Amino acid sequence: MADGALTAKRQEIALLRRLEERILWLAAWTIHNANHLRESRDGLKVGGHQASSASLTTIMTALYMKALRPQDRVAVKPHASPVFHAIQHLFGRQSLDNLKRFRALGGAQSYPSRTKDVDDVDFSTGSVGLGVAMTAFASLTQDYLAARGAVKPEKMGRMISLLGDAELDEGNIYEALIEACKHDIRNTWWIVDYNRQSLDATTQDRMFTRYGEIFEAAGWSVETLKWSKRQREAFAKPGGDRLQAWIETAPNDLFSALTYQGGAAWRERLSADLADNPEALALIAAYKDVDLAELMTELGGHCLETLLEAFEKAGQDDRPRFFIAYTVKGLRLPFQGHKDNHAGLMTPGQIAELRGRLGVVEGEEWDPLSGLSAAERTAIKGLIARAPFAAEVQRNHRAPSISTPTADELLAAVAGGGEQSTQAAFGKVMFEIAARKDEFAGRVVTTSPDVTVSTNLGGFVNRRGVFQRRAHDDVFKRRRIPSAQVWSKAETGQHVELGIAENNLFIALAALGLTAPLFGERLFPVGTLYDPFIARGLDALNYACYQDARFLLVATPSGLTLAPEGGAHQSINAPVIGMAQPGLDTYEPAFADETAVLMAHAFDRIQAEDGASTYLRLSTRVLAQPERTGEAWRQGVIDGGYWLKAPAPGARLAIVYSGALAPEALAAFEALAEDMPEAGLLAVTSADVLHRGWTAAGRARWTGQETRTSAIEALLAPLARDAGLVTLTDGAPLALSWLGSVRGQRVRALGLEAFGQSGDLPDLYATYRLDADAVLDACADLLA
Ligand SMILES: Cc1ncc(C[n+]2csc(CCOP(=O)(O)OP(=O)(O)O)c2C)c(N)n1
Ligand SMILES: [Mg+2]
Repeated sequence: MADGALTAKRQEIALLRRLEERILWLAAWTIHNANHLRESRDGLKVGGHQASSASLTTIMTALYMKALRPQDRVAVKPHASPVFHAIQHLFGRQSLDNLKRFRALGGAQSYPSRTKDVDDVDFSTGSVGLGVAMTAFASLTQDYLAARGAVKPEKMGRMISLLGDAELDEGNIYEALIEACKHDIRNTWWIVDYNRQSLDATTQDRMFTRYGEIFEAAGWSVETLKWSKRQREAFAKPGGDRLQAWIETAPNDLFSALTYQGGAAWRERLSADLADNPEALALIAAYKDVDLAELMTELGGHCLETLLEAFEKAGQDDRPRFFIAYTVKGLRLPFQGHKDNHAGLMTPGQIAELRGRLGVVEGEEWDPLSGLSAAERTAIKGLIARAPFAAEVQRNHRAPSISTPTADELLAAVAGGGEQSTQAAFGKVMFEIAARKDEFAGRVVTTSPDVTVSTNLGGFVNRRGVFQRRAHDDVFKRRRIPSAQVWSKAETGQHVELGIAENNLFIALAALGLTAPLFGERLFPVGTLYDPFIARGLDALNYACYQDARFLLVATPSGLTLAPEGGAHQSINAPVIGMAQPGLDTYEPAFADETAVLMAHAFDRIQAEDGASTYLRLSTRVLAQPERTGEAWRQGVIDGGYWLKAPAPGARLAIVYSGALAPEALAAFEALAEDMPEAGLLAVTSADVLHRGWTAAGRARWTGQETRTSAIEALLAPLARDAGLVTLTDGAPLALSWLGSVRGQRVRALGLEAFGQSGDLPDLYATYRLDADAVLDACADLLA
C-alpha cells in the first residue's frame, strides 16, 4: 500500500476506534439512565446488560460502520440491544427520546423487536439460539426467492447472527446447522462473541476447540479471531511466544479473574509463571500496568483491524462462515471479566469515571460525540455517513397484494359430500392449488419436517416439486420403480423438505412468513406436522408469531382420535396452546367444506394488514358430511361457530362440539331429540376466535367505545339464561368450558384429561368418556 493510503487507513482506524468508544458509552449510558436516573414508579430493577454490550461493541462497530451492506440482515445477540439502538441512533434511525425510554413503554426494546422497535430490526431476538437459526432459514428463503428471480444476484444479502458463546449450548443451533448443511445454504455468517462467560459463570474449557470442529464438519468455513494486532506484534518480539502460549493455555476462570483484577495482578502472575524465561520477563517489564492489562485483554474480537480484515476477506465469497471472535465480557468497564458481571450495573461513581476516561463532558452525556474536537466530530460524522449501511435504501418493504382463491374455488376441490376427513380435504385443496396456473399458486411454498406424505401434502409436491438449489435426478423414476411420490428436485420446486426437527419447521415458517417485509415478495407458506409435535417447537412457533411472520400451519392428525397410534401421538393440550398464542388463529373444523373455507380465509389473513397466521387442527377420521342449507354456516365457520342444529328460543340445553367428535355430539343430539326437541347443536370451529371476540367485546363495552355483541354472545342468546351446555372436544376440555361464562350458563365439559393409549375409537371414546353416552350422561346431570 502506498504511504498516503496507509496513513489514511490508519486515520480511519483511529476514528473508528473513537467512534467505537462512543458507542460503548452511549449503550452504557442508556442502561444507566434507565436504571439510575429515570424515575422509578414500581421499584422494579429495569436492567439492561452493560457487560454483554461491551463485549460485542467492537464487532458491531466494525460490522455496521464498515462491513454491512444495506441488503444484509442481522440477528443481534438479544442482550446487546443497547449497542444496536445506539448505532441506529448514530445513523439517525433511532430517536434520542426512545433511548431515554429504553425498556419503558414505547421506548427502545430490551431485546431487538421487529414489531415493537422503530429502528429497522431485521430479526427479533430474545430467546437465545432462535435468532441464530433464523439467519440460516432466512438465507434458505433468500435462495428460494433468488431462484425465482425475485432477489437479484447483486442484491443477495448476508444473513448474520451475532451470538454469545453460551448461546452455543442451545440445541436448536445444531438442528439448524444440520438443515443448513443439507440445503447447502450460503451467505450466512454466525459471529460468536467468545467471552467465555455465560449468565451464571465462566464457561467450561473443554468445548474450546470443539466448536470449530463441529462447524468444519458441517462444511462451514471457520475463522478464529483470537488475537488483536497489538497482541500479534507483541508475540513477534523476543519472549512473545511464551506470552502467547501462556494465554493459550490459561484456564478461563484464571484469565477472567486476572482481567478483573487488572495490571498489577497480571504482572504478578505472569512474572511467576514465566520466571524461567528472561526474554518473556523483559517483554512484560516493558509495559506499564495499564498497558499490560490492555495487551492481555484486547483480544481479536476487540481489534478493529483484525475484524475488518476478516470481514473483508469473508465477503469475497458466499460460503457460510463461523467466526469465533475472542472477547472480554465487560471490557473497559469496572466489572470486566468478573464471573458475576452478567447483570452488573455501574454505580453512578463508576459511570462518571468511565465518562471522564472516554472524554465525554459532564452534562453532555447524550451527545455521542461530546468532548471531541470540531475536526474529529466532522470526520466521525463523515465516517458514519459513508458507511455502506447508512445508505438511504428501503429495507422494510410492503409486498403488492396477490389475488387469493375464493372459498368457492377451494370448496370445489372437496365437493361431493360423502365421507371425508379434514386431513384428506386439506390434501385435496392443496392438490387443486397445485394445478392452478395463477400467481397465487406460484407463491405457495410448503414445508414439513419429514411428514409431508403422512400429512397429505404429497399430492401438492408431486405437482410442484421439491425446492433444491442444484437440480437432482429422481433415481427411482429413472429406474421406473413405481411410487406414489414423484418428487422432482429443482430450483423451481415449491416444497422445502425438512428433517424431523420440528423446531426447524417453525423457524423456516418464520423466515418464509417474513418475505413480504424483508424482500418485498409475498409467499404463502404452508407448514405441516403432527399435532402433538407442536410442543416440540413451541418456542420457535412463538418466535415466528412474535415477529408477525405469516403462514398456515396444518397440524394433523390430532387427539385421541389417532386411536391405534397410542398415547405418545395423541395430542391433548394443543387447542389450548393455540388459543393462548397471539398472532395465531386456531381452528378445528370437523368437515371438509369447513376446511376449504378456512384455508381460503387463512390465505387472506396471511396478507391482511391486521392479519395473522392460522393453525388448523385436523384429523384423519372419516366423517359423513352434512347436507348444507343456506350460506350462513360459511361466515359462522370463520367467526368461530354456527348452529349445526339451531335451538328453539328459550331452549334449556345445547350440545357444543369441536372437530372430529362431531358424530358423537350428533348421535347424542339425535337421542335427545324426542325428549328435548328444542335443544341445539353448536359447531365450534374456533374456540380461539370466539374467545377473543368475546373478551374484545367486553373491553369495548366497559371502556364505553361501542356496544358490540360478540359472535359467541349472539350464538348463545337464543338459549335460556339457565340453559345447560355440554361441551365436547378431542383435547383439553378447558378449550370450551369457558363458554358457560358468556351468559352465565351451566357447563359440563368433556375432553381429554389423561394420557391416551392405543385402542379403536369405540373403546377409547368409551374409556375416556367422549362418546354419545357420556354426552347424554352429562346432559342428564345438567337437567337433574
Ligand atoms: C432460551 C433462553 N434461556 C435463557 C435466557 C436467559 N439468558 C440471557 S443471556 C444468557 C447467557 C448468555 O451468555 P452468552 O450467550 O455467552 O452471552 P454473553 O452475555 O456472555 O455475551 C441467558 C442464560 C434466554 N435469554 N433465553
Ligand atoms: Mg458469553
